Amino acid sequence: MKKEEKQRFETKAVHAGYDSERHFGSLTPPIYQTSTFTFSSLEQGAKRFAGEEKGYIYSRLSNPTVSILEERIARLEGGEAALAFASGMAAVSAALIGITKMNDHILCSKGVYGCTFGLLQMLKEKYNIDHHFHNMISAEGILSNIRENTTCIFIETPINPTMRVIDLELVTTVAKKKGIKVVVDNTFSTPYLQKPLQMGSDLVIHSATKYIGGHGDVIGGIIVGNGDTIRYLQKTTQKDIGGVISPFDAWLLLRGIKTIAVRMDRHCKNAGKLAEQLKNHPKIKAVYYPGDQDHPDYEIMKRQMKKGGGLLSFEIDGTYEDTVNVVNQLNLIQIAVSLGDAETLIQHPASMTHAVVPKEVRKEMGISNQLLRLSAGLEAPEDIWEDLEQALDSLR
Ligand code: LCS
Repeated sequence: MKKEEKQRFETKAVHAGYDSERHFGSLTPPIYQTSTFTFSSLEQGAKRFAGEEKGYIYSRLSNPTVSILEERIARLEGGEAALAFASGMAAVSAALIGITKMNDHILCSKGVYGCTFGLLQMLKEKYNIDHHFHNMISAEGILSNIRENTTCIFIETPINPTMRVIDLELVTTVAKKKGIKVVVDNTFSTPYLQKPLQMGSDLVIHSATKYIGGHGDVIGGIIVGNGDTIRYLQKTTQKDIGGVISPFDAWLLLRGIKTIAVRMDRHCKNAGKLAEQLKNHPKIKAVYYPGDQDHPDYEIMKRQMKKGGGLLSFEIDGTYEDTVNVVNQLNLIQIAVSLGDAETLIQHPASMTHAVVPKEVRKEMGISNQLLRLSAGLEAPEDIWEDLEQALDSLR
C-alpha cells in the first residue's frame, strides 16, 4: 500500500493527487489555462493519439489541473478513477447515456433532482430507455421491480428534497445478483459522510457545485468508479459529448474541497440544531432530517452515513400562502436554489427545483406545496434560528 493510501480523509482532502515538486514547488495546484498542448514532432502527436505515449493532447480530453481534481476526488470516494464535468447534470447524463442503450430500463429511487427527472423523461421519449420510481425498502420489492431489460439502478440518498434514505447495501446486494449496475448520486452526503463504492455501488456522481465546491461560486460535476468504466466514459460520453470542466473551475473545486471535512461537521451540526428547533415550533407540521431519531430511515442513516447531513426539509402547518409568507419574511436566510454553501439557503421544491415534475408525481414523491428545503450554512446557528423563528412567528 502506498504511504498516501493510509492517510485519513481530512489529509487526502488537502493533498491527494498533487505533488508540488512536479510544478516548480507551487504550494497550490497551478491553473493550466490552455486549450491545447504542443507536440515536439508529428510522431509524438501520433503516439499520443494512439495511446502509445502518456501526455496531454487537448483540454477536452484532459487537462493537468482537472486531472489533479479527478485524482483527489477518486481517492476521497475510494474509487480507482474519476472524471470531472462542467456540471452535475453533465455528469449524470454522461453516466446514464454511457451505461445504458436503447430499450433498456432504469430503476430509480422514489425521488430524484428535478433535472435528473427531466433527463429520464427525455431518454424515454427519444431512445426508449424506460424508467420507473420505487421506494427500494425490501429485497423482494426491488426484485419485483427489476425487469428483463433493467441495466441500471439509479439512486439519490438522501433524496432531494424529501430526505428519505435508501439502504445502499440492500440495493447493491440485489443488483449484484442480477448483474445490474448501481449508480449513486452522492451530492447530498459527500464522500465525508458516505462512500457508496465501498458499499458495492458501481458509480458515484456528484454535483460538485454543492459541498465539494462549498462556496457557491462554481458549477461542476464528477463521476467516480472503477478504471475500466471511467476510461470507457472518458472516451465516449465525456470526449464526444464534451461537457468538460474548465481548468479554472477545477481549481476552484480543488480549493473548496480542502475544507470539506470541517465544513461538513459544521453544516451537520447546524442542520441538526435547526431540525430540533423546528420540530418544537407550533407552525411546523413535519420535519425531515435523516439525523433526527424520529426520521423513518434513521437506522439506515446510522449504518451508512457518518452524520445526518446539512440539509433538511419541513412542512409549514398552514396553506401555500402561509408558506410564501414565511419565506418572504426571512432576512438572513437567502431564497435560492442550490445547496452546500456557506450561506443558509431556502427554496420551495414544488415551484423551483421540482417544478418540472408533474403535480401528481410530486405528490406521490412527498413534495407538497407547503414543503420547504433548507441548506444549513456555516453561520452561527443562533442567528439562523432567530431568522427562521421570527418568520414562523409572523404566522401566529
Ligand atoms: N444531483 C443532485 C442531487 C442535485 O441536487 C443537483 C442539483 C444535480 C445533481 C445537478 O447538478 P448541477 O448540474 O446543478 O451541478 N441540485 C440543485 C438543487 O437542488 N437546487 O439547485 C440545483
